[in-house]
Amino acid sequence: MEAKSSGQTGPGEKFDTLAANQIRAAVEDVLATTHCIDMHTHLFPPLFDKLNLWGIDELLTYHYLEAEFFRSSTMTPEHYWSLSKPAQADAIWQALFVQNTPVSEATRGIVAVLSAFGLSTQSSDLSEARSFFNSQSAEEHVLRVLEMAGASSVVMTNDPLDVEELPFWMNGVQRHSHFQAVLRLDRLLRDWSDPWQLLASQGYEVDDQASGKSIGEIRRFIADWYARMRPVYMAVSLPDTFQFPENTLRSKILKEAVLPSCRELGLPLSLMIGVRRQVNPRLRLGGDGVGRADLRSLENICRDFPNNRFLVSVLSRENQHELCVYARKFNNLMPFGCWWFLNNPSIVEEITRERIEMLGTGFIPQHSDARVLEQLIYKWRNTRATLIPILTSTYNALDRDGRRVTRLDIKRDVDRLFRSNFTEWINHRADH
Ligand code: FIX
Ligand code: ZN
Repeated sequence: MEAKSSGQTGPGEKFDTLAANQIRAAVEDVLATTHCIDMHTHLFPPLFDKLNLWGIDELLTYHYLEAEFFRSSTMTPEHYWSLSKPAQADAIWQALFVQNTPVSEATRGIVAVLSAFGLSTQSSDLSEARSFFNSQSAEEHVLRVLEMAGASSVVMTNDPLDVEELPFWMNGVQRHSHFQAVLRLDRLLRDWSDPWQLLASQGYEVDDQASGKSIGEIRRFIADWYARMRPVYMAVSLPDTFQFPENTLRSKILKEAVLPSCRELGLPLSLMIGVRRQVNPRLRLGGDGVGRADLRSLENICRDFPNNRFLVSVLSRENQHELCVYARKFNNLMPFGCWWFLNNPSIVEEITRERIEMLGTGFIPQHSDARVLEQLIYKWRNTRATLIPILTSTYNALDRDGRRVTRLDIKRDVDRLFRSNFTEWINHRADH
């Protein structure tokens, strides 16, 4: 990654139009030199100790690769889970990288990471890679990887009801300047029979029916966690069956506690819709699937709560067009990312072209969803590579239509896509 794009105008950039055959090189250069903000990951900084995942064993045991492993190995999931992490990584390396050619998106990602660090991509075992990662210092490695990925900061996923994460926040963990927090509400908004006791154990006066003082207490819980984490937004992932409004405690808590708290605290709410959790529980984290959602729920939320801002990603390919249409109807909706099973070049290309055609540059094209630090390197490399032909053909079409393109136009657009659409959304103050 070269020097960070300053957003400043270079000599002549504003008025020097590009010839059609200069556009691609300018797009490549601007994409390569603009640092992104990765607005949804599952990464943690080194002070979060074991939650900070990095290195070859973590990379190889990513749940995307575990799911692929069971298609190319006769090992049962039960046997796999009984192995140590290095033994699991060895099994995946043998099955997907030695006995087969690593052509899938997730396997190519490992190859790209090894190659980025100058490590062999053809070894019969992992000894070289292990000794390389073992010799790195965690803090320096984080900064190096962020720089290699061209990311200026990453946004975490922080669950106040997660027993492993909770102690770090309760002990006032020091903030890392490159990691921003997000208040993740999945457990709170899941079947209320579980979370109400967790809230009660943290000292909030809630009951199993979310009645009486419960709503006020949930808001107090959110406010306390806001003070502790300083999140840049709140977030929840939702199933394909998600309906809003509906006669459930989740709908009540969303409407009466979460949305008012978001308004009061000035935070957007991220809705990630369409996951079918644990379609195959034997695969654990890799056992989640996808389903097409009824986006009328999103329509109802955006229309009924115009003073809330929403960041929205939908998991089903079939929901992408509707999401773009809703973004045209509701300017409190910001589509983001090509989530999870969509994060493959062919699908990213299709979705991103459609978004540009329907929304111009008014969307956030990608987040990495990285769980292991070095994944940032290949995921952002792939995002940039996919954007090159898309932006080039977009500007070429504009040029053919009669509007010459300058390098400054390209810089402004990429800055919007990679950074300011997000920063403005999280810092937004409505004009009254
Ligand atoms: O809910 C989420 O944030 C999902 O991204 C994850 O739960 C999922 O397991 C994942 O890692 C997808 O990339
Ligand atoms: Zn995620």
